[in-house]
Amino acid sequence: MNQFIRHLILILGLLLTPLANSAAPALSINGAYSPEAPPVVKVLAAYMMIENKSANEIKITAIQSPDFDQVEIHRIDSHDGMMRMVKQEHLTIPAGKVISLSPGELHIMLLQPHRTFKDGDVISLQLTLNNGTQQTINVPVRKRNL
Ligand SMILES: [Cu+2]
Repeated sequence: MNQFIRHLILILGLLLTPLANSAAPALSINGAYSPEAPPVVKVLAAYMMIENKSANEIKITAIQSPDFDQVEIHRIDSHDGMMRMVKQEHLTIPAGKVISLSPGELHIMLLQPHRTFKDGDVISLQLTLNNGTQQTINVPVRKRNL
């Protein structure tokens, strides 16, 4: 292969790399689920592992869902033996790290559902990130383990 062609391929490769990266979702979601609740319950929760595979810190600054009036990020705070939920303005996922949202800790709170969700249903969440992009994730509803 002559030198010119080799350079051309190298330059094309460099030009295409950023495009390929921007198309991939910034956050990788694993083990997402929302425990099924009786229809009278107007607050559901979502749990998952969120991995930031990028080289930059990512903040989730807002979450919306077409199926709920409001979606909030909560942390459970225990103070003097009392447990309470504290709304978080954003959720920070450091570069290359995994954040675990699990019962009794960080969670996504889903307020005022527009319908009843049963085992096997899927809740769609739109995450707004601090870099201005949006990412849609799917959270399967699962029977509550008693
Ligand atoms: Cu909560």
